[in-house]
Amino acid sequence: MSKMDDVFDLVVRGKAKLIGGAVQEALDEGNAASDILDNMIKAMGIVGEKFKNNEIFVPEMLVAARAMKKGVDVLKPHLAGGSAGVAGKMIIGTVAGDLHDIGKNLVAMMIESAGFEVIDLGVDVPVEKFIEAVRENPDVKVVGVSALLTTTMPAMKETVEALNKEDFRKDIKIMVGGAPITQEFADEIGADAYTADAATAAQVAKELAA
Ligand code: B1M
Repeated sequence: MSKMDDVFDLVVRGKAKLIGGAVQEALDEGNAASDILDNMIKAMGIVGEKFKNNEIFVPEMLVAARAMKKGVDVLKPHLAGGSAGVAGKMIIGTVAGDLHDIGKNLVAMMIESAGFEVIDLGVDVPVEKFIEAVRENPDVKVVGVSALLTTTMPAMKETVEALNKEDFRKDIKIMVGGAPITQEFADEIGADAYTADAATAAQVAKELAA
C-alpha cells in the first residue's frame, strides 16, 4: 500500500493516533502537501457516503473528522506561509446550528496563508456574533460564512441578510461556501462571492479585499 493509500485508509477508519506519522511519511516520499490534503478530503467524501448508506454512524464520522484534523495539523506548516495581516483582515465562521468545521478551518488556513489575519468565530455562530465581530473590527475586509447542512442554509441566508442591512455593509465583502451552497444560492441571499473550495476561497478573498 502506498503512503497516500495509507493516509486515505487511516482517515476513513478514523485512526487519529496513526495519521500524523502516515502524513509525514507521505511528505517524506515526495508527495505535495496539497495532494495529500486532496487525498484526505476525498477520504472524508467516502466517510460521508458510508454514513449516507447507513454503513457507519455519527461516532464513526466524528473519529474520521478527528483523524483528518490531526493529519491537517502535520500538513499545516507545508501549506500555510503568508505574512498574517498584509492582505487585510477576515472574519469567518460556521452558521448557527451547524457544527462542521473541517472545511471552514481549511478555508481559514488557506486564507491566512494568502496573507490575511483571520478571526475565526468557530462553529454554531449566531447572526449577532457575526455582526458584533465586524463592529469590533472596523478594518475587516471580508466576512466568510460556511454551512455544511441543507438544514442550516436558512441560517446562512439569515446571516447574510442581516449583514446586508448593517451600515458597515459597504465596507465589507461577504463570501459564502460549503458543500450544499451554490452560486445561485449565494446570489439569491445577496452574498458577494461563492467559492467551492479552500484554495479558490483564498484567491477570491484577495480579489475581494483588493
Ligand atoms: Co455531518 N453531514 N452531520 N458530521 N458530515 C455531512 C455534511 C453529510 C453530507 C453526510 C451525508 O449524509 N452524506 C450530511 C448532510 C446532509 C445534508 O445536509 N443534506 C451530514 C449530516 C446529516 C450530519 C448530522 C445531521 C448527522 C446526525 O446527527 N444525524 C450531524 C449534524 C450536526 C450539526 O452540525 N448540527 C452531523 C455531524 C457530523 C460530525 C460532528 C460527526 C462530523 C463533523 C466534525 C467536524 O467538522 N468537526 C461530520 C462529518 C465529518 C461529515 C462529513 C462526513 C465530512 C465533512 C467534511 O469535513 N468534509 C460530511 C460528508 C461529506 O462532506 N461528504 C457530513 C471535508 C471538508 C474538507 O469538506 O466541509 O465540504 P467541506 O469543505 C470544503 C468546501 O465545502 C469548501 O471548502 C472546503 C475545503 O475545500 N468550503 C468553503 C467550506 N466552507 C467554506 C466557506 C467558504 C468557501 C468554501 O467561504 C467562506
